[in-house]
Amino acid sequence: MLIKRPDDIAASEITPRALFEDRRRFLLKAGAGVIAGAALWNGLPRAADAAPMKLSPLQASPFSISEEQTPYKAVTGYNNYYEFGTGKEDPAMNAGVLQTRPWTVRVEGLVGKPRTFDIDELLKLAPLEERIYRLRCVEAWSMVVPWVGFPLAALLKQVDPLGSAKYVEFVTHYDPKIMTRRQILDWPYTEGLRLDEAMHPLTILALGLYGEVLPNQNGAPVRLVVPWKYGFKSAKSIVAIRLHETQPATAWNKSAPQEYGFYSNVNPEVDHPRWSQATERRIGDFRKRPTLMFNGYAEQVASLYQGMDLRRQF
Ligand SMILES: Nc1nc2c(c(=O)[nH]1)N[C@H]1C(S)=C(S)[C@@H](COP(=O)(O)O)O[C@H]1N2
Ligand SMILES: [Mo]
Repeated sequence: MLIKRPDDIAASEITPRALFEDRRRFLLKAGAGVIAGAALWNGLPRAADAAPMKLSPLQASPFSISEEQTPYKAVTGYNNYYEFGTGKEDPAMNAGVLQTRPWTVRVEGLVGKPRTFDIDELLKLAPLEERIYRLRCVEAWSMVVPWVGFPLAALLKQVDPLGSAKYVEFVTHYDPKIMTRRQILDWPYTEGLRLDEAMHPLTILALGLYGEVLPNQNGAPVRLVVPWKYGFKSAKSIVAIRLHETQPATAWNKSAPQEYGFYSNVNPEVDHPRWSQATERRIGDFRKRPTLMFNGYAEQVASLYQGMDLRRQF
């Protein structure tokens, strides 16, 4: 993102060798008559220290897509969590030190019933769903991830948003003792949504992926997932959710407002100032594919932006 030089961007589009190998294994297994899908990857070894913490029961969601899921190893081993380093393998290597229990999330600001939720309360707040979503990173790679979570609206309803609340800010954990990359962004990493975006049924709080609790590098113990926006809107390791009357500042917008707008809707027609957003590389694929308007969720979300000039309000 901001700190990427052009040569780094090119590098980010080259799928690492390990992922090609996974892809080949996938194709071999699929060819050998195994039904293609998530189950294939559930048998693969996890990181040695990761206890198998299954989340259940899980409801299926009508919002899930049926595209081939990105292997667990890639979803958890090739990603961004800049507090733990800017390399795509850094989060998996460095985020293990994050203590995800005890953990609380304060919900405050313009609400009738401000409340602090313990992570165990969040796990029981609403029926857990599996949501298989595309995730499109602003760096032009994408994944398909089977998240486990529930609609953010279920949480917001519990705190009674006031009529004056128009925006929601997400504040993430920051501990300079373990998150040593101080200069990249103005920590803590914060993000924001308009209240109607936050209440949209596609917007979820995720507590897991591939049927298990979130690995630290993917934003444990609780992170946002907003599938029609660039990946950076999906803030990881959330500690506070604040309702505001006015648009909150966001970490990437503060650091490079000309590159990262508040809305950050996936839009193949609006280029990033330093690269095109027209295509993307699905992790594990060789070829690029066209990027879809609103990341393929236009039918569900386009109406939220009626009358807006999406080139100006990017
Ligand atoms: N706190 C925090 N949240 C973050 C980030 C980050 O650096 N710090 N990176 C974002 C970016 S750029 C992307 S693409 C997604 C990646 O989510 P994933 O690792 O689950 O694929 O997380 C987002 N959330
Ligand atoms: Mo990203």
